[in-house]
Amino acid sequence: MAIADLGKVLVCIPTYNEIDNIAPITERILAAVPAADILIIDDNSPDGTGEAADRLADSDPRVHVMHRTTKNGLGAAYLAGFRWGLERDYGVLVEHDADGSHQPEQLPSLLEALEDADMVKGSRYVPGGSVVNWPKSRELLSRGGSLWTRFVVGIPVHDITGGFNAFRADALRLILDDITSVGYNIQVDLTWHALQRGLRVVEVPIEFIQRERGESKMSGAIVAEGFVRTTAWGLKHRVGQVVDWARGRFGGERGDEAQAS
Ligand SMILES: Nc1nc2c(ncn2[C@@H]2O[C@H](COP(=O)(O)OP(=O)(O)OP(=O)(O)O)[C@@H](O)[C@H]2O)c(=O)[nH]1
Ligand SMILES: [Mg+2]
Repeated sequence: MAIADLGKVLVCIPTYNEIDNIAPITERILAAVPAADILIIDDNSPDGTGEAADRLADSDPRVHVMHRTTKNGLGAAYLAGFRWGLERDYGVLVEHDADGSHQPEQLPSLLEALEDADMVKGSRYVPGGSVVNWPKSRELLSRGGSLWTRFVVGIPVHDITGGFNAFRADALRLILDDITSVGYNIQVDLTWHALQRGLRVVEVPIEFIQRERGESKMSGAIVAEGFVRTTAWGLKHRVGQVVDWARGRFGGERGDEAQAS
C-alpha cells in the first residue's frame, strides 16, 4: 500500500520557548514532505514562539497553530494536537520536536515504514540509528530508561522514549483514550498501549542531534514520572503473567478434579 493511500499527513510540533527553532524546522519539514500539514501546539511561550507560529501560518496554508494558555506538559500538548488532527480526518499523525533533534529529512523513511505498520518509532538504538552531541550522562539515562522498560514491562522496543513517531489515524483512535501521561512519558504510554492492543509497532533508525538553540525542558520530575509509571505497568504486567502461568499450571488440574468428582 502506498503512503498516499493512508491519507493526509499532519506533523504535530509541541513548542515551549522555541523562538529560534520554529521557522527553520517548519521549513525543513515542508521541504521534506511537501504534501504534509503542520500543527504547532504552543503553550503560551513567553519568548513569542506562538506569534512566530502565527506568522508562519499566515504565509503558508499548510501550517496551523493551536494556542494553549499555560505550559501543561508535552503529553497534554500532543493529546490535544492528536484530537485536533483526528477531528479533521488526517490519515497519518506524526510527533516531531521543534528543537532540531529530529531530522525532517528522515520523515519519509518513517512514513514508508507505516505502509506495513500501525505505529513507527524513530529509533536511536537500532542498527543505523545514532545520537550526536549528547552528554554521556544523558545518553546513559535514555538507554537505561529503554532497557529498564524492556526488562520490567517486557516491551520488545529498543528506543522506548523516542519522540519521533508516526501513527495511522485508526491506530491512534484505538489507543488515545487509554493515554494518561501528561509529560514526556507519553512516548512510553503510546508504545505500551499500541502493543497491548496488538498493533504493529516498527522501529526505523534515526539520527538524533542534541539541540543547539533554546533550553531543555527535561527535569528530574519528568524522569521520575517515567520511572514510576513504567515500573507500575511492569509490575501489573508481570503479576498478570504469573497469574496466567499459575492458571495454566494448576487451574486445569483443578478443573479435571472438579469434573471427576
Ligand atoms: N506545548 C508544549 N511543548 C513542550 C512542553 N515541554 C516541552 N515541549 C516541547 O517538546 C519538544 C521536546 O522538548 P525538549 O525540551 O527538547 O525535550 P528533550 O528533547 O527531551 O530535551 P533536550 O533536547 O535536552 O532539550 C520541544 O519542541 C519543546 O519545545 C510543554 O509543556 N508544552
Ligand atoms: Mg529536545
